[in-house]
Amino acid sequence: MMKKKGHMGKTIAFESKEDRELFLSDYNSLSLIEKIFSKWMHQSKYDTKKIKFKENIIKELLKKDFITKKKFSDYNFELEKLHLCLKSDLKNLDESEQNEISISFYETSDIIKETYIEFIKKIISPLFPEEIYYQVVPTFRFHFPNQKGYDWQDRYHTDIMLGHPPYEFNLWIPFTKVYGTNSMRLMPFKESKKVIESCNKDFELFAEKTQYDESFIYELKKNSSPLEMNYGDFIIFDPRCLHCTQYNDTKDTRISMDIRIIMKSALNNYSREYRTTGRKKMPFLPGHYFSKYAV
Ligand SMILES: O=C(O)CCC(=O)C(=O)O
Ligand SMILES: [Fe+2]
Repeated sequence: MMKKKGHMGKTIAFESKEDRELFLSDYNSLSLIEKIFSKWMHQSKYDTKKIKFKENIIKELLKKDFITKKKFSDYNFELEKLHLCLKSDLKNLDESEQNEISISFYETSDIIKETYIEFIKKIISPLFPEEIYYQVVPTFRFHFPNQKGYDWQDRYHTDIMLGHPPYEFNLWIPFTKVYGTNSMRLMPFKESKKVIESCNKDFELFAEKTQYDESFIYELKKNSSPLEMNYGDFIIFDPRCLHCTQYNDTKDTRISMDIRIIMKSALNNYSREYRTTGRKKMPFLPGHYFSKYAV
């Protein structure tokens, strides 16, 4: 059987017709990001002298024994050149389609966690009109040039089709310079909505088409572009925006963090229960997927 490659994970499933209707009422809600920022996305900067992700990522890479200080110093401690300094071949993707370094960062040091929480409290929370909950375990991505095991079409998706509540905000924070294929492609909100609409909001169909329908793939590419950003920049976007990782054929490693946050009041707007679609079936609620306390 042909391996189904349309999925980044398991697509949201509905218990009944009513459940899907309830989902759609959330999905069709007004964009919160447009309400707050008057735009479908918001890009800004923070002071990397105060919030030291880079230094702490390097410390963590040394502690986990992925690199040596001596070798990395040959490349001026430039994270973009990390793939040239790794001790062994940790760049390849395994069956879960991740590399060992990205996986190891799910369990990360207290110092990175502290930096993360400081970033949320000092930089992100003040942008919102009320307190927010944040994703407890941030996703770090180490995206190396020409990764072995990467053999699928760009997997456009919105996190909502993977079970996330439509009231979230997506945040994407690069720790290297990102451009071209080492970056994430993003489609504006309006265009994304149109594409999903053209599939009758059937995410299985959408996932299938992103892999096998050539003219559909062409349109997705035409209507999206790779984020061009530097360390110290971050972007917040509407969770309905389509986005994808690409096969990195640049000469640079990309390291980024992606997280989701939600405003306190939005939790009361869920029309149904939202859970992760993987094995854990974790509720998108404080004390589970989100932080226990709002900040
Ligand atoms: O960074 C990427 O390549 C993908 C990130 C993503 O899917 C997300 O931020 O939801
Ligand atoms: Fe995503």
